[in-house]
Amino acid sequence: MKFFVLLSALGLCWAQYSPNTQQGRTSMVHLFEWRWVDIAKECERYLAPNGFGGVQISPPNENIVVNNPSRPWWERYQPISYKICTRSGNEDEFRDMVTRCNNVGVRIYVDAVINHMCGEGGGAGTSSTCGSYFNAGNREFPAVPYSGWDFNDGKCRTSSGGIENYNDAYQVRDCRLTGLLDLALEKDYVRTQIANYMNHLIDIGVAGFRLDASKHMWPGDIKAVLDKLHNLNTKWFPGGSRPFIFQEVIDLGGEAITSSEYFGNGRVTEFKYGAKLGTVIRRWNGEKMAYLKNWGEGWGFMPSDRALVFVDNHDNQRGHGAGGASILTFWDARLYKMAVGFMLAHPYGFTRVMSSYRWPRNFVNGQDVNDWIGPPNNNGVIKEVTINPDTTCGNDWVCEHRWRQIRNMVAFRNVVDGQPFQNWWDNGSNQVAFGRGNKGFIVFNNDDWSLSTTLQTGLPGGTYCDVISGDKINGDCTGIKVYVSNDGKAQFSISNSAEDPFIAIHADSKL
Ligand code: AAO
Repeated sequence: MKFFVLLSALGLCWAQYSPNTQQGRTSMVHLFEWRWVDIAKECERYLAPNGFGGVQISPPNENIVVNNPSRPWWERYQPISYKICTRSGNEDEFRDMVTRCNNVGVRIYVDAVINHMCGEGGGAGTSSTCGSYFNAGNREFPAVPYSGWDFNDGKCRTSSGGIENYNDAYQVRDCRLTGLLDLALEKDYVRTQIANYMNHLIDIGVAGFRLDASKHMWPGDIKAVLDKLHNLNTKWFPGGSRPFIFQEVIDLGGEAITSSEYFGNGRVTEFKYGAKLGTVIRRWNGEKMAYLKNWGEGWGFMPSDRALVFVDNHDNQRGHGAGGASILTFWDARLYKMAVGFMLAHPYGFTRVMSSYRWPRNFVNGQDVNDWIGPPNNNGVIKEVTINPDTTCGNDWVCEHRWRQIRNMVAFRNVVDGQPFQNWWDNGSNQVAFGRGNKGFIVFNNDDWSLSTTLQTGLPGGTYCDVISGDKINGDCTGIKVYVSNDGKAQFSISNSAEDPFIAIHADSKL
């Protein structure tokens, strides 16, 4: 009996907040716009061997086909039905991906677009990724089926029918987000269609969901949907496991809706994290890395065990969503690697690494007029993610997750999992260091002068390989070696002009 109570208490504690990753895997990567066949291969050839916990995939359900502009990435945020049928692949390919990734211990998290269907101006016909008929003007989506009764047109009180004021929670949740037809999630019929879609995916073996546009749904409506969800597939997960839930809520402060309203349902995206970290690493507004000493809740962020954190996402890396100019991306590679390194070394939140594709940016009056451009493609067909001899990706896939510095920090986070944040040091400016118990230590120099100092690492004595400048290969190190004496101290030197002005060592990089 006692045992049972303990188990159910643990179940309650973890439930929808746990990413259901395999033991010792602590991060996910967003493989934005990848095809299912490429993700299946990546799980086997790269993600599993390098300790990635899971993958956030692009929305798998049928979406509208937008031809003007030509096949933008954002057409996938305009559902037409819940058939698994997109440019990333069909249902057979999806099942194969989920099976193969789970078989090597890598989880799949689905980006679930359940707040709305396509835009009000989407027209009528079969311009959809599976050819399903729809009529946006009449609110008809027979492939679900939804009809006019299933939308919030009658409930929204603005004259335009769209969200006009983010300070009015009713508008934000009952009106159309940029014209997207807003589903009436208060209706059990709608909740059931959505739950059927999500249960179909759960039964196939997915481990959880990103709930797109959660701010635009009432927390109670989300809960009603979640209450209908199955437990995870016992082929790969312990009986009674609940799907991991992380809700996309942009709360930078100053609006009617706050992240905390959603904590009961699952984790929530912490958008302050990337916005602030970008500001600090760019040294804007007088910010310094020394101020990161109390990073996390101390900066006014949500509780760590509710947070899903990231340096950039598919929206704010191209000026959509929120965060603004401070957001660091692969376009600012040197600073970006430091930011991602800091995130992965720091205990706050569950971490998501971004993996992008390159597009021809074109700034006109400070705005990227090419922010819509879709993934690398041939006449609309998404290109394969090819792998170069040096392990980087071809065909304009950036594959940040394969950059040595980022891949090795994913491993660092796994090694230091559960260890306390300690041995903080800073120079009062932009040189900082901290450790994670006796398992890992990281040092940054983001000042305009060199760093040279002796620091307490907390690590056992020995020679360690810096996993930023190199790799430990066959017991040797291809990068900088760090000598930790028996009292845990080590001498660090980092030039401000180093390719990557930071050093990280951990228990598994000991030589
Ligand atoms: C496309 C076209 C539209 C067209 C529409 C319908 O671009 O012109 O009207 O189709 O035909 C993506 C694209 C959209 C695209 C859509 C559908 O980004 O451009 O529209 O697919 O194809 C809000 C939401 C948030 C949302 C974000 C983009 O709250 O949920 O907008 N993100 C998700 C996805 C995203 C997707 C959708 C939702 C829709 O990640 O990819 O859209 O499925 C404020 C609010 C935020 C709000 C932003 C942007 O943010 O707080 O809630 O995000 O505005 O509207 C400061 C403030 C900050 C503020 C920010 C920006 O930083 O502090 O709070 O400024 O003003």
